[in-house]
Amino acid sequence: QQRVLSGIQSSGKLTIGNYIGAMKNFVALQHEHDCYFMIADLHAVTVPQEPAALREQTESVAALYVAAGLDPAEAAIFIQSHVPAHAELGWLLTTMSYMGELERMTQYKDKSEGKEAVGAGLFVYPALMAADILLYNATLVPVGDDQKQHLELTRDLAGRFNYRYGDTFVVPEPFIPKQGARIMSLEDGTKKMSKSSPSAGSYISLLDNPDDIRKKIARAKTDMGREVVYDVQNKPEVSNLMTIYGQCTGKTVEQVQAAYDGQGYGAFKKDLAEVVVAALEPMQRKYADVRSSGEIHRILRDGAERAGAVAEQTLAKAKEAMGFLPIV
Ligand code: AQP
Repeated sequence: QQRVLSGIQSSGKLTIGNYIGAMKNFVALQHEHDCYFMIADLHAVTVPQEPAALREQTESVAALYVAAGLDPAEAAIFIQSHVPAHAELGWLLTTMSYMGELERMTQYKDKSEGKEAVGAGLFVYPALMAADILLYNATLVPVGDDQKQHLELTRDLAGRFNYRYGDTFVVPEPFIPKQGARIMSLEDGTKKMSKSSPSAGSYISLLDNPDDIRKKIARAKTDMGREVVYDVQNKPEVSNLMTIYGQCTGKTVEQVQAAYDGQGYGAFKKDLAEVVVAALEPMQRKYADVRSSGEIHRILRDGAERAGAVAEQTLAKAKEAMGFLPIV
């Protein structure tokens, strides 16, 4: 049995990209492994968040975990800020990170591009992410493709710490889905679909109502052609829509292509909208139940207790190895 840790930032409404690239794998792994899934609110504040919105988004992401099929009896579901060890080990690992390696992170480059004032939190984000993972001695980290570089840095930091202070952390492996690891924006097939995008037409939120989903897909960018063909180089937008179709139906992109042979984009998009609506409908129903029952608070209390017990132990070990004077 492997130890699994992953999370999603509560920086907006979760998109179908977050689901396909990450959450779907959380659900698939929970029965086989010892799983910890967090809602990364400390990461969310690396860009400014309005307090009431942050509170709502954090609870919403937690409820979506459950609605998507995570079973709190199997996996620990918790809020990052409920386990203070994250912030503490995050600091310790920040002191072990080099400016040069942090500057190379493409997420930092993307998110700081063109901004006049860039928060330092955005820069040191990967050290906190390393702490998230290393606290649990996770061997497996299910993430989308965009997080691969951060995971490499986590491996480097774990190795650096172990070399300097003796064996303390387990070096984790990424677990990236073969298909759907990078769902692209509906408005630009070269950009990742992102929950914090200012343009709501660029993403499908897991909580979008059916009419909005239909409208967004109808307006989604395509190319000048009309053939439903999977060709990421030349037809990035259509290929992305085919990936979403495949992920919602369990079909391969080859099967999707065969099914729409000789039909134009119009027919394909119409069906895609219904496929997405149908895939999200049970999740949305369950989400409404979870929110109205109030059960999420008990789930999160229990999750924080389970996660905290593991995290505290690792943190104590790391602090001892680094030479911090303990309370005796
Ligand atoms: N478009 C995507 N396709 C596949 N996987 C994706 N993930 C995110 N976007 C896609 C995966 O979802 C998990 C959670 O991501 P995160 O919230 O930690 O931050 P992110 O990767 O920066 O995702 P967003 O949606 O773009 O958030 P914002 O806009 O706040 O930065 C990760 O496993 C990620 O790979």
